[in-house]
Amino acid sequence: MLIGLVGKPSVGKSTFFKAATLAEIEIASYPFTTIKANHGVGYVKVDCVEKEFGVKCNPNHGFCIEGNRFVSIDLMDVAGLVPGASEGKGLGNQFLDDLRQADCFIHIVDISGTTSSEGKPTKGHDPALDVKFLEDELNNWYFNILMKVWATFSRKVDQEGTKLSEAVARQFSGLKVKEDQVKEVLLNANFPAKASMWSNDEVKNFASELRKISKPMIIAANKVDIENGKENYEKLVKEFPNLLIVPSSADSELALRQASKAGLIDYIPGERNFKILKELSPKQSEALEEIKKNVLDVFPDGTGVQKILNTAVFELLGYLPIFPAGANKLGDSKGNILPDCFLLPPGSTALDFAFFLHTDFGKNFIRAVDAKTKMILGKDYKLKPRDALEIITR
Ligand SMILES: Nc1nc2c(ncn2[C@@H]2O[C@H](COP(=O)(O)OP(=O)(O)OP(=O)(O)O)[C@@H](O)[C@H]2O)c(=O)[nH]1
Ligand SMILES: [Mg+2]
Repeated sequence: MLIGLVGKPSVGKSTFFKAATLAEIEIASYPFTTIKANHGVGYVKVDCVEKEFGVKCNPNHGFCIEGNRFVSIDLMDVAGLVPGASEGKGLGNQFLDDLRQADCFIHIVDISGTTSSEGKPTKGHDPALDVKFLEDELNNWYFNILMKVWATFSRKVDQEGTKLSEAVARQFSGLKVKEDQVKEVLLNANFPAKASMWSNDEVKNFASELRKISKPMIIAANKVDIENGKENYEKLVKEFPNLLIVPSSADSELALRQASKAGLIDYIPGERNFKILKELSPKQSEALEEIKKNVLDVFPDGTGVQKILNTAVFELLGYLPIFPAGANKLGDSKGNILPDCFLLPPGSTALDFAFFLHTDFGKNFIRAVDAKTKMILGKDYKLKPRDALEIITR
C-alpha cells in the first residue's frame, strides 16, 4: 500500500512527509523545492492487543509506545502540482507519473491562504480554489490517458465484444485500477452500451469517476497554526460537506517528533500533550509552548498528522490491522511476543490471512482460532480490525 502526498508547491508536503518519516529531505519556502519524488516509511497507530493478553509486545517492525502500536506504511512526497499540470505546466506530466502507483492521496492544502496557486507567498488566497483545481488536474490526467487510446480502444471493444470493465482495467492497470472499480463506475452511471458511441463528456465523466474510486483522497488543511487557519478550515468543511478534511500543522508535528528524537520531550504521535524531559533553551521552550497553545490545545486531534494517516489507511482504504497470535502461545520461535501486526485489504477472510502469511498456510488451511476468545473460525470468516488469530494447518 502506498500513500501519495499531493498539492500545489509550498503547502507543506515535504514537511508532512518529514514529520511522518523523519527522513532527511529538503524543505523550503520557495516553489518546487522537491523535484524528485521522496519515498519513505511512515506509521499508522493501532491500539495494540497486548493489553487484552496482559503482555508486553516486541515488534519485528515499527514500534509500540504505551500500548500504541505503530505499523509501517509507504509514503511518497512528490513535486508540487500547478494548474495546467495535466497539460504539461510546471513540472508537468513527468511527475504525475510518480503518482500512478499510489492507492490513495493526501491532498495538502495551505489553509491559511498564504500561498498562491503557483506556490508563492501571498495573502487571502481561497483554499477552496486549491481543492477544485487539484481534483480537475487529477481527473484530466485520467481523461488524457483514456482519450489517447479511446477511438481505437472503444471500436475494438465493441467489435470483439470484450467486456468493457476488463478492457479498461487492463488499460489502466499501471494506475492500479481494479476491474471491480470499473464495474462499480459503470453500474452507477448510465453510459451507452456501445463504447464507441460515448460522447467526449461521457468519456470525461467516466475518467473522473474512475479517478475518484481508484485514487480516493483526504484533505489535510495544513498550516492551521497560522492566523485565519482555523476559520478557513471551518469554512472549507461547510463548503465541501462530502469531503474528508482534517486540520493539520505538519510543521508542529515535525518539531515535536524531532524534539522527541533528541530526547528533549516524551511525545506519542497523535496525542495532545508532551512531557518535557530536559532543561530546554528559552527558544526551544517558547516554540513548544506556542505549539501547545496554538495547535494541541485547539484541535481535538493535535497536529492532525497521525489522524490523517490513520484516516487514509483505515477509513479511506478500509485496511484491517491483524495480529498473528498462537491461541496458547503469543511468541514466535525467538520468543518475541506478538511480533507482527499486518495490514490486510478490506473484505479479507481468515483464508486470505493464511495465504498472506504463507502460501503453504493457505493451501493447508484447516481453521483459524481467535487467540482472544479461543473461538474456532472457518475459512470464510471476515477479519475484523485488531483480530489476533492463529492459523491451524494440515
Ligand atoms: N506555519 C507553518 N508552516 C509550514 C507548515 N508546513 C510547512 N510549512 C512551511 O511551508 C514551507 C513549504 O514547506 P515544504 O514542505 O517545503 O512544501 P512543499 O509542499 O513540499 O513544497 P514543494 O516541494 O516546493 O512543492 C516551508 O517554509 C515550511 O516550513 C505548517 O504546518 N505550519
Ligand atoms: Mg516538497
